[in-house]
Amino acid sequence: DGKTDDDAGVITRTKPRTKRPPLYKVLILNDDYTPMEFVVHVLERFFGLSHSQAFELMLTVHKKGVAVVGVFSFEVAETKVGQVMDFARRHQHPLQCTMEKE
Ligand code: NFA
Repeated sequence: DGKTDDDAGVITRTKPRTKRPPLYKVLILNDDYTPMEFVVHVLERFFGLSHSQAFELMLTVHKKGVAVVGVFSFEVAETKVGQVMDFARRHQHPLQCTMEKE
């Protein structure tokens, strides 16, 4: 199954494989204090959503507790999480943003 061994017993992979990088979900968590408009602004600014898309997604987080706001490479996901956490902290809001492997 995609492995052959040569005269010396060396096992080599023969099946052509395109290896895609793993993807990471970026999540926003609900809390009781961050203003709704601030979350909408975050989603527009850092995730490129339209105002109506951002408003809808903010409401999903507000109602369900958490939502995936995007799926990215590790590096991009890490950057987005950092940007959101930094922006929230600078505005003294407790908004939480995390990432998890898909
Ligand atoms: N629950 C917050 C409020 O009622 C709004 C909010 C939404 C916060 C999504 C965090 C994430 N002000």
